[in-house]
Amino acid sequence: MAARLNAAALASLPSGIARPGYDRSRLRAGIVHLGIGAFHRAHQAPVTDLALAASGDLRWGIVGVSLRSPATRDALAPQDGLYTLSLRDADATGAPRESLAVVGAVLGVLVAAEDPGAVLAQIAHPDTRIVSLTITEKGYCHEPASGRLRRDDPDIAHDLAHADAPRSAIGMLVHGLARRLAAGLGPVTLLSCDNLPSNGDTLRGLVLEFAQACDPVLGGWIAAHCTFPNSMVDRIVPRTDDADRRRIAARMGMDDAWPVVGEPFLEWVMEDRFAAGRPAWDQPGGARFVADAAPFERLKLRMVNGPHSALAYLGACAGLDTVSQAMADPDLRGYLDALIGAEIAPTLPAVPGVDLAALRARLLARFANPALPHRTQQIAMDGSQKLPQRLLGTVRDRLRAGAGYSRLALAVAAWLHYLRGQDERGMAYSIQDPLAGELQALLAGAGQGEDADARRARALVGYRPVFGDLAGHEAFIDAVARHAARLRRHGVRAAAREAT
Ligand code: CS2
Repeated sequence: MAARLNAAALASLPSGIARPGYDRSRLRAGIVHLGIGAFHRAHQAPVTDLALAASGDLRWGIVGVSLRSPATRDALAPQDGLYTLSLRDADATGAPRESLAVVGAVLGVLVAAEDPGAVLAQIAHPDTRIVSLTITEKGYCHEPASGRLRRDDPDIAHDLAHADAPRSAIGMLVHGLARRLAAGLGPVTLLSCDNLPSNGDTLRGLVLEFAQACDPVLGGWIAAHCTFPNSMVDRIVPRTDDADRRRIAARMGMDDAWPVVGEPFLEWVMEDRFAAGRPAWDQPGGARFVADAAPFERLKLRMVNGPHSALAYLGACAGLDTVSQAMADPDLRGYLDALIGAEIAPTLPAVPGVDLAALRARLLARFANPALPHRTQQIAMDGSQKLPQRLLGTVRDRLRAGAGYSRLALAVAAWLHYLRGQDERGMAYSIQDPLAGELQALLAGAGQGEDADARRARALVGYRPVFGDLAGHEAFIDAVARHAARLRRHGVRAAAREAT
């Protein structure tokens, strides 16, 4: 059996594999990170490693929190928190290239479902200065169209009544901050790194609404002293699989049970509003601080995530497993390029230093990356939480400008088509979405078959928690219905060709 990656094994890593450039034995915990999935471990954690090495300020080690599953803790504990980051792309001939680096910033992982008290204690630790989050869109327990806290969410309702054993991220934050206030400790920065519009402002609204409901004094303290910078995060990080683990172990000469695999590209833009200091994240290859991150977020959600979701629904319906396979289909690629160029890019005001044409070309190359199999089904999940900020804001802007939106309507119709739960080859899949039950009930009421497209489009777009005021827009509903009919009758490729 091969040796396991851990602190003692670092010295015997083959050359060419990067490792933490600082004295890890002196690293202290300053950050609590809720949602220690692959994305955080491929994005903020390696940038924290850069900061630790460059600045020598070792107050910024990360204590990760898994909200439910013990898998990350169980894999990383025997590895002293160490894991490998693999960055993959292809050279000019299409041959895969891979660089490996061991990341050291994660000191340990707590599992909230097993011991919520340990998470509260960590948030309320005197050394904690930042609590950051990558809990995915649905982790915010808000209504996607309005951004309001869902008081009827079972976890939120539970957490309002159980200060010692919260289940939701919002509950954990507020009850953890209550302990800080009670202990006379200082405020912290709450840093959302999820793909939500104005993610910091959104988090602030949810935290304050919850805190006010618990204790207005606490709400007032958080509002006055804690900060919630907005941030834009970008790196494609598919789920790691066994083939990745085997390939990485072969190069390392040791086993890593929990590596992460991503693309070389990385962007992290955030507002420099930190209540109790921050790591020197602004290193070459790391983050950038700006006064206002909102334009960067909007650009990223619309130009990267909008097309990503559109391609994922069309690709999954066509039975294509990965984004790069979907990009290799000329009809889908042509549609995607037209969607971005003709309908998305024109809604975006100029952002200093951003060249939209270059961004569009780079984006198509990132999606086509053949060395990074990214499952269309992975991106397709949680559509109800993703569509509003990825596609529907763009639709609203196009409607307001009196401009065309047919390609955007095809993307929405592709989601509707996807919600049938079966691809064009007749292969069934399950719909992963916190609102799957509601959506399926709505669509079941509209019926199936030749004449059902208009009813299905009306039922879906009429669903206000996702579509908000678009629910009453007849011309938009008609456009979605027409594309839905074309998808059903002629298939994904013909519908994409027609919309190019
Ligand atoms: C993807 C994103 O899974 C998804 O929904 O669209 O995770 C995407 O890969 C990242 O936001 C890219 O930065």
